[in-house]
Amino acid sequence: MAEERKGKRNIYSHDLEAVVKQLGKEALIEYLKQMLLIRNFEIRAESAYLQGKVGGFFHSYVGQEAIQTAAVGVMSPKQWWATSYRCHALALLLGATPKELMAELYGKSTGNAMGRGGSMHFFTEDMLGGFGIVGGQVPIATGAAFAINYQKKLGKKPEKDVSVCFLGDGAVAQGAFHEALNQASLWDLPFICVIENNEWGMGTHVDRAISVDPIAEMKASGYGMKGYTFDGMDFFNCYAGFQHVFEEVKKTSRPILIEVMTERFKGHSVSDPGLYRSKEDLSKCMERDPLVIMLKVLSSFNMMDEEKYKELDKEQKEIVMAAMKYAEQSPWPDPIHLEEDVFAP
Ligand SMILES: Cc1ncc(C[n+]2csc(CCOP(=O)(O)OP(=O)(O)O)c2C)c(N)n1
Repeated sequence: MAEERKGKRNIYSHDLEAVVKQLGKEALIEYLKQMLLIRNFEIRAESAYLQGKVGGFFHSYVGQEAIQTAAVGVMSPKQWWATSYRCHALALLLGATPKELMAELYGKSTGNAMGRGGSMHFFTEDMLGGFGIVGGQVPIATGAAFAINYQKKLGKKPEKDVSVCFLGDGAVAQGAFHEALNQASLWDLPFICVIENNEWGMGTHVDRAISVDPIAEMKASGYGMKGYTFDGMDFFNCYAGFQHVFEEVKKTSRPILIEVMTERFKGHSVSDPGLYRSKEDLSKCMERDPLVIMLKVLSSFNMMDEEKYKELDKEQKEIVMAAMKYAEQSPWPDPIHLEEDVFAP
């Protein structure tokens, strides 16, 4: 990137001790378990894909676990949520079971979308979906934020406080992103827009795709909004940051744009060998594995040790193995239902 386009990033500053104290041992171990479930789900589902048991696309969330775990932890599942095709973690965090999600990947009738959606289209009652069109989820999540305000206008108590949307750095160049943020600001929508900057849009580096840096801090000002940057490898930084932003949006009903600096440890999708990255670059970024950071912090507060961590990891692995068995044994959908629930304009 040309030097004049590179800016200084102001990573949100948090008080680690205060976050640890606020959450306490029990809740923190619960968050660690959620992150371990995501990691195990992704690793084993990918291996099922490689064995030919899963079809279609498959985009892994490995490396990015701390972000959505912290966001859902702070705001509770009971908001509107939307994300891209990299959607397995969000569905797990919002209460979809590993069994229904694994069965969906296998294309079985017991799946989350009865085997018709696959990896990119998980959903829950509060999750508007995983979306395959880059940036497509941003106007939809903005619409959900509009609905919250509209309910208020009609004198009804809204069911949700905010609408939260995750997208990749590559999606920032999509026109829909610009239109949606303009509208969100114009109409004072309770909208939290989270750019998960893993530096790559397929094989294109962010420096070759997006003209500003840091993204949120610079783009937000263009819409008269506030922008923040979080460290996506550090659960505690994300937790404190999301907590701050959530309170601010509830108080002001103004949208906020966040950029979370993160890394994807895998290729763009399962079929991407990632040849555009050097092994050194990848192993350097893996030194900041969000799970290792979490383990280190919890150990330093005497809440965890390696043995207990391995035990928790094994527990989550077994949950995922049971989900694979369930998917394997589930029936295929009956072709007679093929055209049901399908919307094709
Ligand atoms: C509108 C549109 N253009 C192009 C594509 C093809 N495509 C799929 S993923 C992707 C890269 C997006 O990268 P980013 O937004 O950074 O998300 P990440 O995959 O890193 O999570 C592209 C170009 C698409 N699905 N939709």
